[in-house]
Amino acid sequence: MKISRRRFMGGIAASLGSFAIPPLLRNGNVVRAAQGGSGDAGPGRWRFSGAHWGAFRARVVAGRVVEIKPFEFDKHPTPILDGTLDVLYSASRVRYPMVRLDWYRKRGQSGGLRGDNRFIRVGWDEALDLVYSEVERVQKDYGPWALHVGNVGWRSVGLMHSCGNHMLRAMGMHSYSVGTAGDYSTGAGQTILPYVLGSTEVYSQGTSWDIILKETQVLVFWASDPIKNLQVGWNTETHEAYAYFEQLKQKVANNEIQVICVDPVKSKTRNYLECEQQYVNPLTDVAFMLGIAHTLWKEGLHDKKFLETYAVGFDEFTAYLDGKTEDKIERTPEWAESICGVPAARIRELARLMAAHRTQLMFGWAIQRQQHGEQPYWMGAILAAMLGQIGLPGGGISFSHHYSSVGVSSSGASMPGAFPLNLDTGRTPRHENSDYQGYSAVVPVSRVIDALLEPGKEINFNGHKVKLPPYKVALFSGCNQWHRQQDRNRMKAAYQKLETVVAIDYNWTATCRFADIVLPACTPYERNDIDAYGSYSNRGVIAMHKLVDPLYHSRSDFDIWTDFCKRMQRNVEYTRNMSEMQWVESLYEDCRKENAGKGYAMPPFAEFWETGYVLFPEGQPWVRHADFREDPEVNALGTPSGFIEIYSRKIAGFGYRDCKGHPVWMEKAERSHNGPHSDKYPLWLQSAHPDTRLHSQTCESPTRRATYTIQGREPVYLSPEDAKRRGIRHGDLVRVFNGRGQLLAGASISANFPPGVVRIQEGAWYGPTGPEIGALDTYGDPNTLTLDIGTSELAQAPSANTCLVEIELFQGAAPAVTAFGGPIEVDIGGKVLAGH
Ligand SMILES: Nc1nc2c(c(=O)[nH]1)N[C@H]1C(S)=C(S)[C@@H](COP(=O)(O)OP(=O)(O)OC[C@H]3O[C@@H](n4cnc5c(=O)[nH]c(N)nc54)[C@H](O)[C@@H]3O)O[C@H]1N2
Ligand SMILES: Nc1nc2c(c(=O)[nH]1)N[C@H]1C(S)=C(S)[C@@H](COP(=O)(O)OP(=O)(O)OC[C@H]3O[C@@H](n4cnc5c(=O)[nH]c(N)nc54)[C@H](O)[C@@H]3O)O[C@H]1N2
Ligand SMILES: [Mo]
Repeated sequence: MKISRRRFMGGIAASLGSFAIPPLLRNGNVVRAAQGGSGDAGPGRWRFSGAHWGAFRARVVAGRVVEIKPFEFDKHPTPILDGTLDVLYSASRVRYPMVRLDWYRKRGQSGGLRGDNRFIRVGWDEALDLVYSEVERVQKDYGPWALHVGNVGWRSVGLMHSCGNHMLRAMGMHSYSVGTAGDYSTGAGQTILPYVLGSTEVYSQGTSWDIILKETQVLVFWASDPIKNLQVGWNTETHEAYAYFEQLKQKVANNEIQVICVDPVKSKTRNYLECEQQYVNPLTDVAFMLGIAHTLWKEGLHDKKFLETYAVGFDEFTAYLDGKTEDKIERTPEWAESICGVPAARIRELARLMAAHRTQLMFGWAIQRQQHGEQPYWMGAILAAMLGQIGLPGGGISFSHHYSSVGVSSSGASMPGAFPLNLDTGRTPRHENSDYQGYSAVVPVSRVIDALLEPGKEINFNGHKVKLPPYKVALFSGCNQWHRQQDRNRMKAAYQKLETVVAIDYNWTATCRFADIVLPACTPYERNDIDAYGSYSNRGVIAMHKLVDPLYHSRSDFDIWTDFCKRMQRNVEYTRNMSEMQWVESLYEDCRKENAGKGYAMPPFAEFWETGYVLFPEGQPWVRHADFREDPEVNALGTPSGFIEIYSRKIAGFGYRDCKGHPVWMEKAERSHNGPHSDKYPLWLQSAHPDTRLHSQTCESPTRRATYTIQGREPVYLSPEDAKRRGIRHGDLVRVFNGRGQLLAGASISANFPPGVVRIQEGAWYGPTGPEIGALDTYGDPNTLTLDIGTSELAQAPSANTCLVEIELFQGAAPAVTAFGGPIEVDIGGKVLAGH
């Protein structure tokens, strides 16, 4: 049920390994640079480490990291790396185990003041005793349905210390609990695509860039901004994909490839490539694609042979296109234009262009993080099937090329495993009670607030029913729940029902502010670890040297959970009696053995540790879905029929109101450009992934914030037209609001944004003026404003991008930003000792 991305990728690496290794390179031909490599004398010592935003060398002088520079192999390092020093040294570090004052006094009855940020400092023993007694109590008073162990998010890289694994293993030793299904990234996509293309697609390796650059004639980035989003990766990122974008840019300039970005916004990718932009009204891509499909169908441009050989259900779909439906609406380009804003003539032109050329569609993920987010992916797959190029070199469809250097071919080498998240075989939890009293043990990840507000409600979810458990205690590690989940004020109301919340982090995020017990983890730079270099390319293995000892009272997640396990006498079982370095070495040695079997020689551990890395040569270029195209019987898709399902009997059979047997255009709960509620809140708020950081990570960095904030606040990007209409100038402080919430942000006027479209990057730290519902957010977290509904009864995934707002000039004295700098430390009497 809890399949981590790492495990997905492990599977991919293993299955590719057998044929992706070029025979030439089989015998011990491992690239390894000379030792040291920093080429810099200077004081102190250079050490090696990595992050989601790249591998780096760090200069450590007298126990302090003073300089960070990118690993020489990384030819396209990101400015996010400049925030790494502040990860260690920012004022927002969690320094000590802290307990919320009101909870300390009143325990379970203290929900109302959650968020007032008043905490008292305690020692580690007391803090862990409190956590342990709470998880004991919840099992005795209620049972497993009452404990929610939060889904792990973008925890730091490092396979030994991967903090989610530590929490899951230790908690699994203790008791059963409520877990989650799906993720915030691709919840709708990963649910719909197995019905349509037979696999989740979103985390799959894609056709190699070498092949795309050679074969593709028309390349469409549909709601995708790879130049922005490839700055980070799930494992330590190599940034190798950028080299291909340099070539692509050249080919665009030479008119060798026609690139079109379908996006309401002129994206960073569009501006980098200087390619065409195709504007579309937000949230209306399905109508747009239906118009294209209608043209292909009416003009006979669809690939009949492909559809007959590789797909099922085209007839049901054309009946919908033709208007042989109850509503009698034919999905003509003119019909599409009235919704999506793209002129009918242009829709026809695009259909003809795509049909006449080798066309590769590349979808990003934001387009499925909206109400009915399943539909654009299904519709995209149908478009690709009609074009008949799926499985051809440089043609077809992909849902992952903007992510973690997908498209850089896999080396074929194996990557190290991780600290185990599961119990060792044959063991059981200390509390063996697995009676959930009729509640579901697993909740769709973004529905965890519904569970508190609508206890016991039965919802549909991907063909079955989920009964929402009104859990009482929640535990979070390696995620920032109060960044990623939608609708802060709704969360505040829901959290009043919780008896106890525990957060483990190195950063005093809003998740800590709204917790009761906060445990200080150390950062990845205060422990020894090992990581895969390249999430899909499997370029190598890197050492993550401990740069400095854990600051303040912080400890590694491994040490924290070992200590927790001592309280049930299972610490030896937990650690398998191995220390941190023994784990790191054994993960390396297992990997070394596996690769030796494949013909990749890796140096002994000590040599690797000294050098800092091992690199593997590039693998063979590869075409996604080529095997299916070659033989659809032998290499049948994982769909019920084995073919591409344009119509899904299975989904139709569920009888859902918002996900039918084939994709359809459905109006949204709220939508700009004359859609519902646009009279009251005329601006579409998209909360795209930040160009300037990884979600909420490095938002704590003053060095980084200085490069992008306005008046110390997160920017809201808006068009010159919208700004002018509201008397707003660049650099003004503005209030962004709707019926759900309000925030302060700095106006950044940009011609990249069309009228009616505004952006606040996700991950901005939530800093309310107080704990009360409706309080103004002083920094600019877009989830103060977003809508918290499931995409549909199928995926129940987040719909963050279905959101309307209004903006006005902020007048009066602006409240100080409260997001950063940690808790207000008080004594047991409530007297303020430190903090803001
Ligand atoms: N409005 C809106 N909301 C969104 C999105 C959107 O597009 N719009 N996107 C969604 C998506 S796709 C995602 S993936 C989520 C991301 O949501 P998250 O994964 O929750 O985001 P991060 O900010 O990366 O949070 C990771 C947290 O883990 C902590 N951490 C890092 N390393 C360690 C460690 O070693 N130990 C411990 N204990 N903690 C550690 C970090 O300090 C940080 O607080 O956000 C979702 N939310
Ligand atoms: N720098 C950086 N890179 C990241 C991350 C990060 O935090 N920072 N996070 C990583 C993670 S966890 C994830 S899940 C991915 C997220 O990857 P995505 O979800 O694909 O990324 P976004 O930047 O949110 O959106 C991509 C584009 O979609 C467009 N878009 C939004 N809605 C619509 C629509 O209705 N129609 C059309 N046509 N276009 C639309 C936006 O304008 C934007 O240009 O990024 C990864 N990469
Ligand atoms: Mo994500």
